[in-house]
Amino acid sequence: MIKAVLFDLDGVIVSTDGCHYRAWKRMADEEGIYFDEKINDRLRGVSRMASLEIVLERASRSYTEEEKVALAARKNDYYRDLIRELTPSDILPGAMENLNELKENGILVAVGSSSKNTPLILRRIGLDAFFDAVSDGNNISHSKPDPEVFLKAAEMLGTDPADCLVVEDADAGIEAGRRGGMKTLSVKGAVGADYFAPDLSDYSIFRRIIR
Ligand code: B16
Ligand code: MG
Repeated sequence: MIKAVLFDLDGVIVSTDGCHYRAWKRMADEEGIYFDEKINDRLRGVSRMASLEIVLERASRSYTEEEKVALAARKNDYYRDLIRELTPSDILPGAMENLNELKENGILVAVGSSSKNTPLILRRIGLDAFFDAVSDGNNISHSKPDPEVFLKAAEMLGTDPADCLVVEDADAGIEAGRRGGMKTLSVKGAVGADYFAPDLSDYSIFRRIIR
């Protein structure tokens, strides 16, 4: 029986995926590295440094560890400039209605995000005090598809992983949920899930899964 829903942040509750794209693209262009939306799709749910390695696959020279740290920091500066502009109006359609309905029905809600910028994003969209637990890039050592971020969220909630539903827009995130022994709901075409929805604008989606 589902007792908790663990939400990915970027691409599920708020469209920061576009900001990640613009920040990586700016950094890649400055470095003369080819980067496009298709490559960006491979970065969903993947940690910052692992994302950088994917971006550098197209680089014409190799980078030292020190240079890599500087590149990731530069991208993060560009990204933070963009997310500082977020407001509650950037919460994706249907997300708030579904979150409120889950809470009203006594279902616990948590964030499970690979992003170290989760606290800033939640503050900007006015949800910093909303969730029953927040597990993010700051409290994990292995990013998705490792299940750690979701297992930590379940632990914070005191809920058995088998009673959790993970909502994800990334293939890596769906795999993480499955490896954690949780049920999974895919949005935006992430593959391998138990349930599928185009996005959260369908107000009855959780009612159909959680009976
Ligand atoms: P940061 P999620 C992930 O967040 C993003 O999808 C991924 O593109 C990003 O590289 C990762 O967070 C790390 O983000 O650089 O802010 O720490 O989808 O797991 O909420
Ligand atoms: Mg995501």
